[in-house]
Amino acid sequence: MRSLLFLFVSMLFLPLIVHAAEPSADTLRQTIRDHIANQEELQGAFAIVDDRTGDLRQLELVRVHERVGKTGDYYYSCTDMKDVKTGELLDLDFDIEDKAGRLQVADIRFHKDDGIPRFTYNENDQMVPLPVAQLGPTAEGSAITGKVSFMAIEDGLKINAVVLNAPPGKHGIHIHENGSCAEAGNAAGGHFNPDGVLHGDLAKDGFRHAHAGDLGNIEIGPDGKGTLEKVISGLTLETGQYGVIGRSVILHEKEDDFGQPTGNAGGRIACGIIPSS
Ligand SMILES: [Cu+2]
Repeated sequence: MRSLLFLFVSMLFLPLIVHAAEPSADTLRQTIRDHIANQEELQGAFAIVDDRTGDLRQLELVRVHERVGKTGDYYYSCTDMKDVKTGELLDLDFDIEDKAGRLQVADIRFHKDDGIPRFTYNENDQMVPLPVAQLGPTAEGSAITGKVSFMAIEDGLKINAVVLNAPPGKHGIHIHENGSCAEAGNAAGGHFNPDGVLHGDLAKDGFRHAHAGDLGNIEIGPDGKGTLEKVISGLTLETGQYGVIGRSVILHEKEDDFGQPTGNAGGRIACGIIPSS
C-alpha cells in the first residue's frame, strides 16, 4: 500500500521532475564554451569549414550570447567569434542536443559576417537565406570591400551594411537602377527612382520626397570601417515597383548632402549587385 502511494505521488510529480531536467541557460552556454575548449585542446585550435567558401577557418571565442532558446528538439545559442587570420568578427549559431541528459553540440552555422546576416529564421524556425550585395572597388588599386544584406520585415526591408578599407568620413550610399558594376560602376545607372521624384533621405522623407534608393550616408571611421543599419518601409524583395533585387548598391566618394539632383556625392568608389539571394 505504501509503495502504491509512493508510485501515485511520483506520477503526480513526474512532469515537474522532467521539467526540472531542462538545462539552464548557464548550462547551455557552458556546453558551447566546453565544446570549443575541447576542440582547442584536441586539435590545437577551433576550426570550422565555412559552408559558403569551403575554407577551413580558425576561430577564437569572444563571447557566448545571453539569449538561449529552443526550437524543435534542439536548444540554441549564438556566439561572437573572431577569425584568427582575418580579424573578422563573426556570429555563429550553435544547436545543442540533449542526449538522455548529456548535452552536446549538434550543429554550428555561420550566421553573420561583421554584423551582416547570411540568413534569417522564418516563423517555422527554418533558415531563409538573405540577398547580400558584395561590394568591390570600382578603381584598380583600391581595396574597398563591403557587404549589404537585405532582410524582409513586416512592412519593408532591414538593410545592414559594412564597408572596409574606405577613406574615413561620410560617404553617400544608394541603390542604383541597374544590376551592373561595369564601367567603373557607371553601368549601374542613376538612382533607383521608380516614382520619378526629387532626391532626399528615404528613411526620413519617404517615397514621395526621396528616391527609393536614397539610403543616405555611411560613416567610415579612422580604421577604414563603417557600418549602417536602415529600416525602410515599402521596399521589398519581391518583384515590382519597389523591388530591389537585381539592382546595385553604390558607395560614393563624398557625403550625400541631400541636395539636387543626386546629393553631390561625387564619384562611385565601390559597387555591388543585389543578388536574388
Ligand atoms: Cu548614388
